[in-house]
Amino acid sequence: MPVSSVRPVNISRYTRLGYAHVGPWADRAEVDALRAGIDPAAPVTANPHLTLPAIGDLVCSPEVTATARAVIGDALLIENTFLIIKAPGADMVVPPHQDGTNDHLTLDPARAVTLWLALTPASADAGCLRVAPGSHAGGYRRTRRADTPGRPLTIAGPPPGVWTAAPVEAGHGLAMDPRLVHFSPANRTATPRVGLNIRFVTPAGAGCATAPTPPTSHPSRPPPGDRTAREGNPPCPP
Ligand SMILES: O=C(O)CCC(=O)C(=O)O
Repeated sequence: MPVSSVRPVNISRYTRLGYAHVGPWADRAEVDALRAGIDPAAPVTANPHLTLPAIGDLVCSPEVTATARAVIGDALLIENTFLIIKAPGADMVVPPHQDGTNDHLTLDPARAVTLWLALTPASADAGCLRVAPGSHAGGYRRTRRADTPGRPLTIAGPPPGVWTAAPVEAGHGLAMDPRLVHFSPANRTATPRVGLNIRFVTPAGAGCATAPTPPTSHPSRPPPGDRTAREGNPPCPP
């Protein structure tokens, strides 16, 4: 798909609400080809960009990286990717959480962005993401382990506001501030729902703080083309 077809990120919406619809990054044939390599029996696959060449190509494609660059600037690293397959009938719920904080690190919201790509239609019935618009402005929250299988990390307090469904067509996606609180319910349709989460950071974007950060207003963006010290993973190709 030509990069010129990719809708520019609505930065003012992203800054105000903490998320924006983005894409398309792949047309129907490309999405079908991407899904073809995926193990349908694995509900979660960690870092598929390292093991599935088509996913690796997609994550580093001009379509996807142009979206990430529009939000955090030119120098990009892939911090993490994962695939989620919500099988029909499986009670797979991802509890409310923020992508930018876990047991290991806290991402600088001005230097990190999540891109979530639908590899099948993600309707409300299929378990599309539910987001709490504006919740990023409250900063990182305290976390706890959920009492569900796998004990995933979830926010410790009450829900941060009103949940809004963010349906996404296959091949399209969402850009999310790493502090945006979101969850996804089970898939109630008859077909699997497949989503790819990609977290991009600039080379200075991954911190080691684990304490919640105080609320901030809008993140200050690094200047476009910020090329601070490069360590760790190689950068994405320009
Ligand atoms: O794919 C899903 O349903 C969950 C995705 C999610 O919460 C995330 O990508 O952070």
